[in-house]
Amino acid sequence: MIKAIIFDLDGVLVSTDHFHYLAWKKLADREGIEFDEKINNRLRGVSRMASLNIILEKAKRTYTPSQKEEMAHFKNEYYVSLIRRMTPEDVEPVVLHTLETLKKRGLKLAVASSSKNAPLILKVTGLTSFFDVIVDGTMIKNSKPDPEVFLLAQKLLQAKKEEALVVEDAVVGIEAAHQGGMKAAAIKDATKDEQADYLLSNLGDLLEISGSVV
Ligand code: B16
Ligand code: MG
Repeated sequence: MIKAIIFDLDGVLVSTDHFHYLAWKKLADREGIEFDEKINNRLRGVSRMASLNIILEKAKRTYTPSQKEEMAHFKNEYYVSLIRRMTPEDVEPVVLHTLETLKKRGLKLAVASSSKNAPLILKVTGLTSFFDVIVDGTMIKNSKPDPEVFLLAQKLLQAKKEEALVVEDAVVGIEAAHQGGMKAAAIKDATKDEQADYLLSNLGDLLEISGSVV
């Protein structure tokens, strides 16, 4: 039986993945670097600096470490200005209904995000209180596909790996869950990963899965 669900944040509970895209695009345009949705998909679940390094693969010049710091800061400032405008209205009704129902059924819930902004996003969208555990990008050293973020959430939830299910929109997140010895449900971009244990057309599909034996 699934007794604990570990949610990725960006792209799973909220659509902040689009804000990441807009903010990286602003930086890429400033620097004259090619950037599109395809490259953006490679940034899902990847830490801020690792994301910048992927974007810089298309750069025509090299950058010093301090220039990279400035670029990551520039992107984050704009990104944070976008997420600060979010409200509980930005949470899809199906997401709220799913979290409320899972909670009523007594499942343990966690957020496991690579984002250092995860606590702020949960606060402005009013989602914080749904979760027993919140692991964010400030608490880990290695970003997905390393399983660190999910293993920490599983440990803090005091859940058994075989009773935990990870929900992810990133292919690297599905890989990370499996490396950590847990099952993974894919949504959106991650549904192209053939290794995923479950494919969700929307978060509400979890209500059927969570009652089943894994
Ligand atoms: P930040 P997740 C990830 O969040 C995003 O998918 C990824 O695009 C982003 O670069 C990363 O967080 C770091 O975010 O710059 O806010 O610290 O999908 O793991 O919830
Ligand atoms: Mg994500």
